[in-house]
Amino acid sequence: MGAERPANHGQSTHGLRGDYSRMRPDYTIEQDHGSYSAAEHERWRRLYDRQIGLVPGRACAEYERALRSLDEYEAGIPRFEDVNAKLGRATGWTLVAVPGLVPDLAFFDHLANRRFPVTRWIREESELDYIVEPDVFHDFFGHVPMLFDPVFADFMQAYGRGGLKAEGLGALAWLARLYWYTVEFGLVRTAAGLRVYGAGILSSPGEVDHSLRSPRPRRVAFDLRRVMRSLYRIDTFQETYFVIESFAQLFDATRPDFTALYAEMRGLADVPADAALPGDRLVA
Ligand code: HBI
Ligand code: FE
Repeated sequence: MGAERPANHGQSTHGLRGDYSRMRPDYTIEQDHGSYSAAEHERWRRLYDRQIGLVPGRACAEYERALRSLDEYEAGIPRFEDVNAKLGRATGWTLVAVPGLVPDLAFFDHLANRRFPVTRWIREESELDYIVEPDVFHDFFGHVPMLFDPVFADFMQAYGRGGLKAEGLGALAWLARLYWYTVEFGLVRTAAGLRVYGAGILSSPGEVDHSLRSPRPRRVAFDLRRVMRSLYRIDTFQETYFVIESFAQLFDATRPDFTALYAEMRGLADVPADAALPGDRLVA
């Protein structure tokens, strides 16, 4: 099985996939659940069955608990509006169908309003182990369970609000790295050891064990400035993972006004994805 490449966000080198012809001004579309083919539902089930085996002892407890509460969706692509009843009760979030990647501003606005954009299309058979852009499996299996955790759900909304402000300050690149190294590829330290909460890892057949067990990547204690300076890879497993102590720590990191932070960041050089800095506190 080839290396699963992480779904990248917005840097795809080819035209966007998906049907953007019938989208609303906020980039949402009807999920049109009835139009998925039996083959697509069956492909979903194979992706789900393969990935769920990697969850025990690797995904954080908050993710695993929520995923177990969604096990009715193992058999086929979920109907987002069915999930919304349960998700709304849990954290007030709503899943909205989108044709694929949407512009940063639209994406941030959805998050700021506790709406999570879920790509409608599912990858092709030939992409089972490798996919360039987020599909419904990455978005749903990777991201949705974490939206059931109240603290993480609040962080995601705070991130969206921050994104809307960052747009005006020309600071999107730094914020995109924060998203990448937490929401997509974040690790959390627990009493039982390191666990995964990042969606790009959780939806990847190869990166779950790589992120937790491989001796190659560096595992560095989360530091906001260090994360914002760090370039990232979009076509291989990550070379650095950042480790938080709790979701509260992540949420607290978004509390200060970032304007001063961005001014400070302008004076700091970006660092390569595999950099080792003197101030790095390595996490075993
Ligand atoms: N659009 N549908 C979708 N899903 C994403 O995860 C997404 C996006 N647009 C932009 C984006 N992510 C990234 O730029 C984030 O870092 C903001
Ligand atoms: Fe994602």
